[in-house]
Amino acid sequence: MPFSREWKQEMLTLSSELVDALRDRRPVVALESTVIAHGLPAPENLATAIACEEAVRESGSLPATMAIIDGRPTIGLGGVQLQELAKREDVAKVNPANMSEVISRRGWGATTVAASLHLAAQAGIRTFATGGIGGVHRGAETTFDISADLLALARYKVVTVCAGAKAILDLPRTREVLETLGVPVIGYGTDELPAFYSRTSGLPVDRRADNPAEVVEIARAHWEIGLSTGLLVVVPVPVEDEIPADEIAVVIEEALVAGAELSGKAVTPFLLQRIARQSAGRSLRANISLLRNNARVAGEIAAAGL
Ligand code: PSU
Ligand code: MN
Repeated sequence: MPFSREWKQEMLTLSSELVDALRDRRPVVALESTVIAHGLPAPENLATAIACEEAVRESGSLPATMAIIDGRPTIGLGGVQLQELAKREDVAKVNPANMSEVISRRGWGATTVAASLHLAAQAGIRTFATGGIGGVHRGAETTFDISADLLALARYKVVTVCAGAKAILDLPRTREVLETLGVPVIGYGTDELPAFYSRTSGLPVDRRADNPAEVVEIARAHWEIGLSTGLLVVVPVPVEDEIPADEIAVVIEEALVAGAELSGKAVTPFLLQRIARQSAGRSLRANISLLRNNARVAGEIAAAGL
């Protein structure tokens, strides 16, 4: 049985601006917070979170950044909450497997793509923006490290806008799993799956869309036929901030060797930090640029009537 309306009101905290927008069916874009607490260094993390919210507003939609605040899943963080999230040291990285743990001990948590998709679906938000989704890690054939993001993409009727899967992953296998799970991959102005820092990967998309209205049309067709998965819209990093694949590959290889001993949740944040340092901030610039760009595109898709 789905959770009751009463339960949701008690468990989920929605900003009043968000409650009004959802009631009036105005466009809303959900934003994750792992990238704020664990993905980017301070002070760029807070600045980027604010820039993403602004990009969504400029596109005509309402941003709803989410996190677990003192054990309460909160959607539509206020400015002070965002600031605290960006500087606290005790923010857990939350996915569906540990969300109840953080809630029950009244802790703070930053939501991954998987956790954010769950909360967005609970609140009735259909558009979500992130940087890069998690996926199949390199060496997954022995470690079994496959991000919960992939299952969540299949489970919730939400359109996720991203710049592809993170380049630290095994992209061909990530692409295969998306296919297996029945998640359509829509190239936004591209025929290829972007590779996060770089615009191309050589891997195909299911369909290309060149504007927000086309994305809305595809999502409608998908859901109207009774398919119940989410859809993935992949947007290449803006040209001026792209790092060519062969240049970033060397840095990624080095980071993978340095982090070879790590496992579980620690892997992704470690690799992202290491890559930022070794690329002299270039990867950080690309990451920030693509996050803002994805937020803008998601805002336009929501505003186009998704
Ligand atoms: N993309 C980024 N930075 C990040 C992440 C994605 O540019 O920090 C986060 C997302 O929240 C994603 C998570 O859901 O990393 C995936 O972690 P894992 O591989 O442990 O599932
Ligand atoms: Mn993992």
